[in-house]
Amino acid sequence: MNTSAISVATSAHFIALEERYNARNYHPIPVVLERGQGVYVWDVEGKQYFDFLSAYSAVNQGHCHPRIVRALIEQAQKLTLTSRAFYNNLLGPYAEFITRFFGYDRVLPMNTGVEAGETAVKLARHWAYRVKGVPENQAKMIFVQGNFWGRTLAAISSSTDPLSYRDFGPFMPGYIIIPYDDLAALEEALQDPTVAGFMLEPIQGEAGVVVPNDNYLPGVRALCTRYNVLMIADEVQTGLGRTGRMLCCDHFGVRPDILVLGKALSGGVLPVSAVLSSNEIMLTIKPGEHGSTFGGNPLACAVAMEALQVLRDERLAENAERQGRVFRQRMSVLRERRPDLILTVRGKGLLNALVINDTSDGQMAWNLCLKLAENGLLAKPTHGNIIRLAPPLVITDDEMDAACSIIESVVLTF
Ligand code: IF1
Repeated sequence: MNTSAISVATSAHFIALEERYNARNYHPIPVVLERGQGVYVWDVEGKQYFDFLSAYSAVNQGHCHPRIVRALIEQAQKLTLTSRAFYNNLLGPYAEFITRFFGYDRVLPMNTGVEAGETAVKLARHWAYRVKGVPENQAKMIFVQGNFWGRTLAAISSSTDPLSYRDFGPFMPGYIIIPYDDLAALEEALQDPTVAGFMLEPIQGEAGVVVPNDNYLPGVRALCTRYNVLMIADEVQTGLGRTGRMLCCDHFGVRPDILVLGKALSGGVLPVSAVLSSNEIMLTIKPGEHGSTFGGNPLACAVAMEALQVLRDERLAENAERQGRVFRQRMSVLRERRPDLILTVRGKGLLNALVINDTSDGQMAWNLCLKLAENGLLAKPTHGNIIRLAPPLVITDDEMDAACSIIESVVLTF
């Protein structure tokens, strides 16, 4: 089919193609997107939507940010990939830039969030054997109930969601799973001297924007320090301005031993992730012990430096803080008008969720999202009745006002 014909093909045409030829590992909202800019996306029929999912927080800087796209195009015309078999002129400057940006000694560059999570677990195990002195192959990792850090076998081995792990066993050994936001449970698990690290999301995204008590992260930091266990913060979704600070841990003055970043590290233009840590921890990995074909490629380095600079130059964390307060205020008033439908409004910065009083196993939340789409706003439920609402951090006052009006009109007539 030539491109002109494709551009006039209907949404139904593209949905049918995916249905026929693509794996069915998702159940998308029936909207076929063709273009994105800032907080907006357009479908193939030209209908405009507010994107309130932000590609699961990968486009914090807004869709197709001009500075990030320009960095992509300019580098793509010079050098995209060398592999780490050789040096290149971007990785060193990028490594210096990102370590100074976040205040760590070193970075290990990867591509997807789950690769960064796996790298963090491998670093913790290396450190446990080579620094802490845990006997070989006995290192334990602690995770929390409701965690989500990706789809690899190591990641789903820590999952408590059957949809993530069912029929994918056998699973990774050496994992301890404890309740989230429970310092007593953590201290009990830390009595095991073979524990290498504790990896957690500062706010649980996939679990439905679960915000822990204010004393939790500081408590985790203190306990991990006391018991000589690495605190690993998975900020793949909560990081890079999303919750109103550059890192979610910054709200609590907590500095993890290992920091895991992804998603918006590239502004959504290609997969870029990173693990940041100290010399002591990072240098436990020796040449040849870990790697990735694309990890640290020049294109990713150029894009990531610009994506981080955009966050800072446009003060996007500050905007997320302010717009998030506006959003939760509007939604709290809406909840008072429809307490039968909205149980809870929760979140931090521009990572928020509406918990729906869904007595139909998620069908109500799904239908609500279909109605929102009809009215020009895209969102999708997680875990059945929780609608995550997370626009790009570039959203303006007028755009937030218009988006809230859409949500209000849909909810009040639902
Ligand atoms: C899906 C949501 C899910 C993540 C955190 C690591 C990763 C993710 C905190 C892995 C990825 C994505 C994956 C995508 C849907 C989305 C997601 F929470 F963001 F909505 F699933 F939970 N740590 N989250 O959230 O990063 O390897 O994907 O680059 O798998 O359905 P990745």
